[in-house]
Amino acid sequence: MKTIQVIDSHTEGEPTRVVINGGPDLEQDSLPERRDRFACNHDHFRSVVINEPRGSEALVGALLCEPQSKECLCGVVFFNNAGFLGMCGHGTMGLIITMVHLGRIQPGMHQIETPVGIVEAELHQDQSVSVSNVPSFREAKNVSLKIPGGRIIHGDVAWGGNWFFLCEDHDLELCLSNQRELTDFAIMVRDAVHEAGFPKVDHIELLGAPESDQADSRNFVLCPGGAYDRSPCGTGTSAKLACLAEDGKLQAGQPWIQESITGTHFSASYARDPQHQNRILPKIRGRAFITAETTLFIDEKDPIGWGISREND
Ligand code: PYC
Repeated sequence: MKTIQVIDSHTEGEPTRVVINGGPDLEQDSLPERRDRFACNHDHFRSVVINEPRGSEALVGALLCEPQSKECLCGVVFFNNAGFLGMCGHGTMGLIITMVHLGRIQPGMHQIETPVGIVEAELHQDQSVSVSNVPSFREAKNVSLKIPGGRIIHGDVAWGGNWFFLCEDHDLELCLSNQRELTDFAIMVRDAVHEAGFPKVDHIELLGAPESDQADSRNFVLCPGGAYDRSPCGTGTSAKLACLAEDGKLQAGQPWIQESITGTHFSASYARDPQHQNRILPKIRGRAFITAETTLFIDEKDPIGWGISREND
């Protein structure tokens, strides 16, 4: 019987599963090389951790790795039901709270290697976590898309550690009971974004007015595997900040509260990137909570022991 040890948490509603033992040996190369080795040689491991019967479509996995740089706390490769993520804001907060649970860190600054660069996370005394994300920027403004039915909608393409299409140009209410409709609309938008020449965009962020008067905006984020983000999405919030900064609608250091479709919040702000005129350095703060400490079992006799995935189709 093969075993894998994981610690589960949720960050403002969105689950993270950190693999602390029993993961594949990805050797000591750079994080992008380790992510590629994981994808090429160990994709069945991703399926075991994320897919049913042990996981769910909402889950983001985080494989804890030895860092290359001694200055970093750890390395991490994030993955989900569709493949691998460059960075994951909520997942980084989940990872930090997992390290607290393991007794490995105290409040203060911690550096983490990811496949898209080093991110810094600050564990605050109240156990909330601020993530200083990778440089973020808008690639295209006011892109027009023709969606089925002939309607033209507009939105921006931006990078926040993952690629997003951000769109306020919809007439859907951003509420949980509308989740099916929002998902269908976002999938339609994603197809249209790809046709419009942005095949790398794999997250769709629909934005609108918040419910809470403490927040500035509410979002619905469609993730690559078809699930929606239960949190306000750290990389999606970073992409939003990049657009606001370029439009001159949010100044460096000014707070921005992003609300999720579940009503949870991230507080965010940005600094200008001194090395790139058009890039910003976002900082996102939220809370994560441990939900389980589990050993996963894989019985070689189990016909779906490696998880139900599209390959079973
Ligand atoms: O928080 O960056 C994030 C994220 C990406 C996908 C799901 N959550």
